[in-house]
Amino acid sequence: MTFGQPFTGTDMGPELLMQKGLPSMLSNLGWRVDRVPEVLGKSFGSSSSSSPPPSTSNAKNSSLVGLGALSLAKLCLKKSSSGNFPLTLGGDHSISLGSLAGVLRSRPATGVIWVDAHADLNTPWISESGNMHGMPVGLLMEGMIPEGKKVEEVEGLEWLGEGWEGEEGWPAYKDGEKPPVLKPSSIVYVGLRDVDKEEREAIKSLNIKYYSMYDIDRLGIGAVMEKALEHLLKDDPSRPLHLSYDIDAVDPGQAPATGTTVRGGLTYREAHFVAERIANSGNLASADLVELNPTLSDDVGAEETVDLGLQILTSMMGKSII
Ligand code: 6HN
Ligand code: MN
Ligand code: MN
Repeated sequence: MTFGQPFTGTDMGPELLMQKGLPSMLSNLGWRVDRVPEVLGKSFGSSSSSSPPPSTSNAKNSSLVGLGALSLAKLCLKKSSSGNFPLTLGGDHSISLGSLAGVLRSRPATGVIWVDAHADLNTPWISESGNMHGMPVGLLMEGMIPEGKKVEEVEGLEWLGEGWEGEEGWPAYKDGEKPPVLKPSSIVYVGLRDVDKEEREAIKSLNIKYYSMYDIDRLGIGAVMEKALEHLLKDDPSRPLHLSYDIDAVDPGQAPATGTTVRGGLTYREAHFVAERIANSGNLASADLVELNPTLSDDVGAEETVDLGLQILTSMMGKSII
């Protein structure tokens, strides 16, 4: 998926991670890997021949982004319902609307750790850019849709409305079931350093837990991760966790090949530690790695970013130093 942001090339991440041996690395860690190739296919990527239909709201390419997210939501619903670990490789961060909706539908108690320079808490009604990779949290978060508006009125997001009629793989909401939603207390941000004005106000008014780069500098990454896990697990120690890891959380010195770099990010070791500590909790049940774009840096930078992506993935899936 590239349509959640303006740059081509963001769809190349998964193939590079595969070429560099991700499946065998995961097998070596003891996982049985069931690869589902190209969930979204060419029509959602840089090589798409047709241009997307014009947007009807301040959510650019929403019909394609929404359709892609629905495809992924179906797959993550199916995989998580049968007790599997959906590991999603992106693609831009708009895909997490799909992976998160899918796991929330089968495991509504899921707690989320959002590792990112950005809060991705925008909605079409407050976004300054209209880019949907800045909206996956906002579109699912309770309390983010303005009075009188409905998420399902955004073209492509009909499947998130109560009146959805249902289709193969994503049934209608009935018998009291509500569309998937994330409570403000069910997410923790790690690594924030570029937050829009409206997002900042929402974080404060909804009392969303966050550990920005300031907090990481002040407390150290060790204490930050203890506090983040404590926040999500204090009432239910066996709660499933979803980790959404945007590679732009990492400092551009280590991860230059991504679309929205912001200086002053996680160090190489901090980037690993976040994943290692979450893996160590034993609660991680689904995850995303997004926003690798090898075309946005030189060859060395692209290689380093993809390698770091592999290290983060194997760390979150249980690789330990010793
Ligand atoms: N990401 N807050 C900015 C926006 O356009 O809404 C940046 C979003 C970046 C999104 O990195 O996944
Ligand atoms: Mn980001
Ligand atoms: Mn993001």
